[in-house]
Amino acid sequence: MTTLAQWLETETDDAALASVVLSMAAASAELSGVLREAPIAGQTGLAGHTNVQGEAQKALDVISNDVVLKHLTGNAAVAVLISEELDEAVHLAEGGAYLVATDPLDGSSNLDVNVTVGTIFSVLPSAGGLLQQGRAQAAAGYVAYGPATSLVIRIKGDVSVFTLSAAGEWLQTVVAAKVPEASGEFAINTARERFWDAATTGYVKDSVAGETGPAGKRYNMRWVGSMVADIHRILMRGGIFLYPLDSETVSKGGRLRLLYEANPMAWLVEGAGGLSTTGTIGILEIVPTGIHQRVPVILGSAEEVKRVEGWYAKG
Ligand code: P6P
Repeated sequence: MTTLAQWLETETDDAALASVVLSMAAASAELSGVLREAPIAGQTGLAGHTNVQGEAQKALDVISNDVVLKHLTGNAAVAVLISEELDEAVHLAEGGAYLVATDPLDGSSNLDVNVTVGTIFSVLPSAGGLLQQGRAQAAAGYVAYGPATSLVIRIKGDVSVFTLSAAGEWLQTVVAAKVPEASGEFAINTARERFWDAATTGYVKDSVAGETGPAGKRYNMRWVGSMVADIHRILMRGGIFLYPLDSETVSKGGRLRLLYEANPMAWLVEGAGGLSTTGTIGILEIVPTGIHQRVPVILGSAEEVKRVEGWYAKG
């Protein structure tokens, strides 16, 4: 089986970019071991303070950020680190060609119940500054810490999946992931229905109507509450993920963060043939206004995303 290092040799001639991906993979491999034994070490509890998002930080949020920072600090190609867990951007290697934006441990509220969590990362040319459109990404990926530890990565071409072996090697298990154009599965937190806008309400109502509704087919609903888990399912078998702007999140611009959640996931989903939108604009087109900016996130199977966009177009 092809290793991640072998794949990088054929996927890019940019040794600096390849080294950034390898550093994130090494950090994730280390984190995989930490997470596997976290309950034994009693590390799934809260760290006792909050991050810039005002969210209670779990001990492992802080530990995960430290592990990523350690692996990137040693890499001369990384000029800047932006992290969900750090209020400000951290300047690393002077003259480094790339900037990394990361959510070191996404979905950490699931740690206490042993549900899949992940590390999400976006790689951008440092020359473009901190606030670049997602379209400018040089690479993006995530690692899902689930039954298997899977690294999903895209540079400019196809989306590949690597699985961490017991020997600590990343072995290619999917060559080119494809999001099926059609799907009968949607992912949304339906407990927020009372906050939804008309477009979200209309799309979900049409979907729940099933065979007798406008979509003319049966839908199923899945919501893990861990973005990496929900997006991995969509990348592997199709579906649509919705965290739309709603009356409760509108004041903050949305729930999920643009630089290290929405952009990397949009890069991956679009690289696998899916679509991504806020409802009205493609996620990768957004010009960021801040490193922790939040945005609405709708992405997945093209047919379903277009159905949602149709609802937004009705106004
Ligand atoms: P809710 C996890 O906290 C996260 O940032 C994403 O991983 C996940 O998709 C979302 O929030 C879940 O949000 O409102 O359903 O708890």
